[in-house]
Amino acid sequence: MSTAAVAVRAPAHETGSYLEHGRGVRSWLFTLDHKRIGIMYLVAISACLLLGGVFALVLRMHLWSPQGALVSNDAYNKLFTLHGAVMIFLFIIPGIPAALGNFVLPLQLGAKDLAFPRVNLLSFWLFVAGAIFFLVVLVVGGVDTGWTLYPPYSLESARGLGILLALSAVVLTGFSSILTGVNFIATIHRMRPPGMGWFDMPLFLWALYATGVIQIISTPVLGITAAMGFLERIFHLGLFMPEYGGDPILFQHFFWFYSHPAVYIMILPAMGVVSEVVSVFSRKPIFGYRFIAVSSMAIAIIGFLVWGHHMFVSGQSRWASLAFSFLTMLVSIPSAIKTFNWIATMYKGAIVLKTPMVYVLTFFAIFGVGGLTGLFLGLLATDVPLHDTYFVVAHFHFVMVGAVMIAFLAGLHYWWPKMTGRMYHEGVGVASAWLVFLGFNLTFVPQFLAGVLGMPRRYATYAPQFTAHNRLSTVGAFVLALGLVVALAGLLHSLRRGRRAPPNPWGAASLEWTIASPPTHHNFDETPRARGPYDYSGLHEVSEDAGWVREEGR
Ligand code: HEM
Ligand SMILES: [Cu+2]
Repeated sequence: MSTAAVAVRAPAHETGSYLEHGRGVRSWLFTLDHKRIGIMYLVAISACLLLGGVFALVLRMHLWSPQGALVSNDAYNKLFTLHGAVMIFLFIIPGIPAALGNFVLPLQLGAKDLAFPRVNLLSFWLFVAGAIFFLVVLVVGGVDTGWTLYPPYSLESARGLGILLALSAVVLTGFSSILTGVNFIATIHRMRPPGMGWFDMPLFLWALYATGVIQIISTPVLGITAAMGFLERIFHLGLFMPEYGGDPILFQHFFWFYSHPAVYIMILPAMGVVSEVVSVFSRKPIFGYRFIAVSSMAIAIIGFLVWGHHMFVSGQSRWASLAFSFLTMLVSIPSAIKTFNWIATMYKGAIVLKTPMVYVLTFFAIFGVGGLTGLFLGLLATDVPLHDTYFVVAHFHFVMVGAVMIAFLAGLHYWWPKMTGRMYHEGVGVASAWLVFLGFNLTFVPQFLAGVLGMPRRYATYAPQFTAHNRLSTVGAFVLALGLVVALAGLLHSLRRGRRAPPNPWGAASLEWTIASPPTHHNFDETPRARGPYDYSGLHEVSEDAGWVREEGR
């Protein structure tokens, strides 16, 4: 593309960008444009992150002193339940796929939209309905069961409307997630442009594809389990409650048959973001493309065989535990393969330390620790003493907050110029990445230590010898929150004051960077011909304002 061609397309943000295509609230709420739906998801999940974050800060303030500093024990239990439920069902599961994926997936395919735009809108509104249900739970008095909603405790007749609403919210958000998965899979199958075979796709698309497979296979199990719980609570069918002849362990099997694969619904899209960013900001084609692509699918499949590692102490047979422990070790192999390939991509690359890359470097540090501590929990011998301690809490926050949320922030900064047409302030972005990294480690490293020393999870009070661990953790939580506020402020500020973004500010090679920032309503004037998503040959930077262009004829 010549510089002249860029100049002709650039004014799109003055005339025909998708942001100006249709005005008024209705043109957003009922839009079928994947880009607008992506933005609405982004706003919605960010609000949920904020809500869950406020719950977290209250929890951490309460744990300032051993006997609890702030709320009643009962309120504490309700707060950690809603914190977990909101963060998992409303932020971390939909986060990358529904917000960033919705926006980026059709663009990376050179397509006009997803295969089923109406289903996409339906999935958004199901999500909103689920979120509203969770809010109503709060209003009607809350639930105190933990996000895992284990019976028999959760389905006792003493428990009121809250649990029924929470189970319904799980069904609603579950269906939202399934529909997103169906849509992504259909789109990737049907709408790849000429010249893009399966192994020519950007790795973010492979990640979303593998995620879609898990969403479709596992989430119905969660939905049906929640529905069964609902019916059990009202009609006493004898499914999960011993007093009616049911089996609470059955609930745990169903729950983890979804919820272990669900951790891959969270991490695979995050890995997809990392693959894009690490290649672009190392200015090198991704190393071991096929291995990364295929390992996403391997994770999606093996991830279904390990759920029993959550139940080593629930009374499942010793043979089952042994098998699950062995299979758990297998699932770490594809993640390790990816990590080696990312590092090899950076090796001898010309690394550019822009905000997305700084976030990704912190991802490597944190995901490494998060994944490796998973091995201690997956091994039968070491999990038994560590189970239900703060070690588990630290482990899953390392992978979910430290890895997935940080990858989300990396992706958000990376695609922000494409979404908004504005460049965020690089200094503020980098500062936010460091604050998040420092705050995160200060919050969760002490929890590993407290866990190894035996501090149990899910209690409103603790033994005095854990005071120092908890205080460090509380201070860390505020640093982490500050980092997020700085990131948010930097991004919002750019909407008004940021420099206009060129079509390709990073010198990336995938198709979304060949069109204007922000794109027009139709995305592409004509179906583009795909070339390698990591083929940087011929790309050179004209200037900061004009970004990168590809030389004619390359
Ligand atoms: C890759 C992303 C990962 C995510 C998002 C993740 C998430 C989680 C979550 C949410 C829990 C706690 C659930 C609860 O009880 O409330 C957990 C526990 C656990 N994780 Fe992970 N995990 C990841 C990776 C791994 C890996 C790689 C392994 C092992 C190789 C692993 C092994 C375990 C085990 C065994 C437990 C249960 C510990 C116990 O309750 O005693 N995890 N993880
Ligand atoms: Cu698991």
